[in-house]
Amino acid sequence: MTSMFGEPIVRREDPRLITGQGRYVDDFGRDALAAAFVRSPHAHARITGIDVDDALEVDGLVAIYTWEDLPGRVGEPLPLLIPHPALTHGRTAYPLAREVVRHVGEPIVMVVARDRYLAEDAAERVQVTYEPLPPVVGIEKAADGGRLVHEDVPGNVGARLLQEVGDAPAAISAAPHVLEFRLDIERSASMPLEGRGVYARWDAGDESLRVYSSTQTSTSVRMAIAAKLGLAANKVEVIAPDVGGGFGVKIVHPWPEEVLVPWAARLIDREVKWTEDRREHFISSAHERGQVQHVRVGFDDDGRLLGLDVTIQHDHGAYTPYGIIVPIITSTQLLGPYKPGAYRVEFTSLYTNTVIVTPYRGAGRPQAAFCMERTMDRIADELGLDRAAVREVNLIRPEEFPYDQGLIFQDGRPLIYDSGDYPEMLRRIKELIDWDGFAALRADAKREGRRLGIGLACYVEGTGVGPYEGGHVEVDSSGRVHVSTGLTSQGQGHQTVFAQIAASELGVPIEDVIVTTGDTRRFGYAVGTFASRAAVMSGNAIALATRKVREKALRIAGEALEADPRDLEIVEGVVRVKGDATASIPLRTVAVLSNPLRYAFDEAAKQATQFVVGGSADAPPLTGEPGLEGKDYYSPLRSTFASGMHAAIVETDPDTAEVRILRYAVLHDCGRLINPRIVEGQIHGGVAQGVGGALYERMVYDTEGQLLNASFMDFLMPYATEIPRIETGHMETASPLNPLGIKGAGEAGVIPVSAVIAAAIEDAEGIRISRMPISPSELYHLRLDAAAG
Ligand code: MCN
Repeated sequence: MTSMFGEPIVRREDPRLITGQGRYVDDFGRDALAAAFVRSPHAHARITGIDVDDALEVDGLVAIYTWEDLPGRVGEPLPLLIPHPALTHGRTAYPLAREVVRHVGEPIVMVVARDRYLAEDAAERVQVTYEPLPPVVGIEKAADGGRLVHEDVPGNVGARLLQEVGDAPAAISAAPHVLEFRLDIERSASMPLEGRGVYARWDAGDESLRVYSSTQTSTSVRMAIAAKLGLAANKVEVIAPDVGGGFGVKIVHPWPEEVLVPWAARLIDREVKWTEDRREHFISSAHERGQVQHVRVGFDDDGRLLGLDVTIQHDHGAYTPYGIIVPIITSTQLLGPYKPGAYRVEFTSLYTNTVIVTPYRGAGRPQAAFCMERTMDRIADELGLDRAAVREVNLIRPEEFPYDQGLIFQDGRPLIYDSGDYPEMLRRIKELIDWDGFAALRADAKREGRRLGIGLACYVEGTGVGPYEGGHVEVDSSGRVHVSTGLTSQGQGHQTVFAQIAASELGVPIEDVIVTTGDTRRFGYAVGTFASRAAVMSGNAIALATRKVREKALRIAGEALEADPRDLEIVEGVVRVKGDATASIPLRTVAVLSNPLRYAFDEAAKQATQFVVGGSADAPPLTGEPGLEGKDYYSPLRSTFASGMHAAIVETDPDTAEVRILRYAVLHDCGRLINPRIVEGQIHGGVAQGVGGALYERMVYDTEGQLLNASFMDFLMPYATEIPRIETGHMETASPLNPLGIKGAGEAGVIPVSAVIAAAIEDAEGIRISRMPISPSELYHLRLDAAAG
C-alpha cells in the first residue's frame, strides 16, 4: 500500500457538504426559542433610557433582558484574550451595553420569543433613548485625539510597541539612497457564508449545558461559558458542527451571544437559539486590515536594504477583545524573506467608534507584505533596476537557516525562520510567470492599444503556533479507526488530511478512518483552528498518537503470532510477518484481543461472538490498558515559517480603468505536503479573498460612524468570474521543528495579493499605487492627477 501522506486525494467531506447533508448550527434546535438583539444605531452615544413596555405586549415573547438583568460574571465585560504588556489600555465590551455604546451594532437588549419573527417584532418595539456623543471615525480622527472613544484612554491609544534591530535611523541617514512614503490599507472583513450562531440546551436534571456554536475554538468557548455561568467545565459540552467558513472572525471567544444564549437557556429552562443575519455580521462581528504605514528606507546602489523604519497606525475599532495580535504580526512579519539591515518598527493601536478588529485570514500579513513589497518596487524604480533583481540581493540564503530576525514574535518567543530556499523560489516564480519574456508580451499588447503590467510579491509566514494540540486514535473491533482532535474545522478539509496521516502511520485503508473535530465530548483539551496551525499541531499530534496505537498493535499481534514485533508490518489493515504472507492477523482482531473482555464477531476467523466473564484460558490478565487506542499531544518549540511568492499579469482598460487579471502564478512552500490538492484549494481561496481586498472590498464608514455598505448589494465580494485561473507550483522544504516536517498553508494565499496587483497596475499605468483596494474610479482619478502633474 502506498502511503496516503502526500497524495492529492479529493476531499472526503465534499459529497456530504455539496449534497446538502452538512449540519450547521441553525440545523439544530428546530423548535428552540429564538433570540434577537436590539443593537445600537449610533456609533457613540450615552444610553439615557430603555423602555421595554411595548415589547412586552408581543404575543409569544418569552423574556427580555438588558445589562441590568445580567447577574454576576454574566454581566461583566468580556474577557481580553492574549494580553500584552504594550496593551496599556485594553478595553472589552459588556455583553449588553452598559451606559455607553461605542459602535453601530453594539448589542443593548436581548429578546427571546417563540420564533425569530416575534423576537424581531419585539426588538423593534423596544424604545432606547440616547444622548449622542461625538464619534471617532478613521485613523486620522483617532490619532488627533480631540475626541475620545473611551473617556479614560488618552489619545485613543490602546497600545504602542517599538521593536528595533540595530540603529535604523542612523543607517538610513548614512545610506546613499533614501525614500520616504505613506501607504494606506482600508478595512475589510472575512464574510464567511455562514454567519455566527449559537444554540443552547439546558438539562435541568443533569444540571448540564449543551451548546452548538459556529466557532473556531469550541474548547475555549466551553471554558468561557463555564466560567461565566459558574458551571464545572465538564457540565458544559460545546460542539462546533459543520461550520460554513470562519476565516478568523469565529476565533473570538466568547462572543456576547455565546454567553447570553446559554445563560438564558438555563434561566428559562428552554432551548434558545440565535442565528446571525448578514447585517449583524457586518456591524456586530469583526473587521480587519485598516492601517496607515509610514516608511523610511535607506539602500545602496544595488538596492540592498541598509535600514528600514516603519511607523504603523492600526485601527482597532471600539474594543480590543483579541489584544493587539494583528499589529504585532504586521510589525514582526513585515520583513518577509529579506534581511533588512537595521530595522525599526513602531505601531500605535488606536480606538475608533467602529466594529472591533480581530484577525482575518492573513492577520496583519497582507498589510505587512503590502508595505515591504511596495518598498522593494520603489527601490527598483528609484534605481532603474529590475524589480526581481532588487529582491534577489536582499534574500536570506538557504545556508543562513535557522535565521534569527532579532524580533519577538506574536507568541512572545524570538522570531527565528526554521527553513526555506528563497532564491530558488524566486527563480521558479520568474520561470512560472515568464518574467523575462514579459517585455515582449507587453510590446505586442501595446501595438494593439492594450496596457499590460506585471507584478511580483513575496512573503514569509509564521505558522503552527502553540502551545499545543492533541490527537486520539482508536481502532474498534470492526477495524474502523476513530481519530479525534479538539480543534475545529471550517472547510479546510481536515476530515481528509487527518485521515491521510492516520492511515499512513497505521497502514490502514483511508476508508476505514473516521475523523471527529471540534466536539468537547470527544476531545476536551485544544486551542483551536486559526493561525494556519491545524496541520502542524493536530497533524503531528495525530501522527504521534497513531504511532502509539501501531506500537501496541504490533505488540499484541506479536503475542498472537508468536513473532517479534520488530518483524511485523501493517499493510491494508492487516498485521503480518514481513516476508511471510501466511502469518497475519487483521487489525480488527488485534482490537478484539486488546480487550480481555471480548464481545465481538471475528469475521476473518469466522469465530462466534464470545463473552468472557471472570477470566478464562484465552483471556490473559490485563497488561497495560485495554483497548487499541492511543492519545498524544504535540507542543512545538516555536513556530515554523512557510513562504511563498506570487506574480501576476494585469491589463488595465484605457477608458474604464477596469483591472483584469490575465495570469496569476503562485509558488508556495509549506514544508512536506500532506495533500497537495487541498493545499491548492486553500491557496485558491486565499487568492480569491486577496483579489477582493486588492480591487473590491472595503468597509465604507461615513463621518458619523455609519457603515454605508453593510450588505452584499454594496460590499463587493468577487464572484468566480473575477478570479483568474491560479497556476500553482510547490516547493517542499521540510520543517526541522516537527516530526512530519510540515508548515501551515491556510492563510498563505491571501497574503501578497494586494502587493502583487498594486505592482502590476503600477507597471501597466506608470502611476504610483499606494493604497488598497483600488477601484476603477480611484485608478481613473489617479490618472487625472498624474496627467495634471
Ligand atoms: N495542509 C497540507 N499540507 C501542509 C499544510 C497544510 O495538506 N503542509 C492542509 C491541512 O491539512 C489543512 C489545510 O491544508 O487541510 C490548511 O492547513 P493549515 O495551514 O494547518 O490551516 P488550518 O487547518 O489551521 O486552518 C486555518 C486557516 C486559517 S488561519 C484561516 S483564516 C482559514 C483557512 O485556514 N479559514 C478558512 N482556510 C479556510 N478554508 C475554509 N474553507 N474556510 C475557512 O474559514
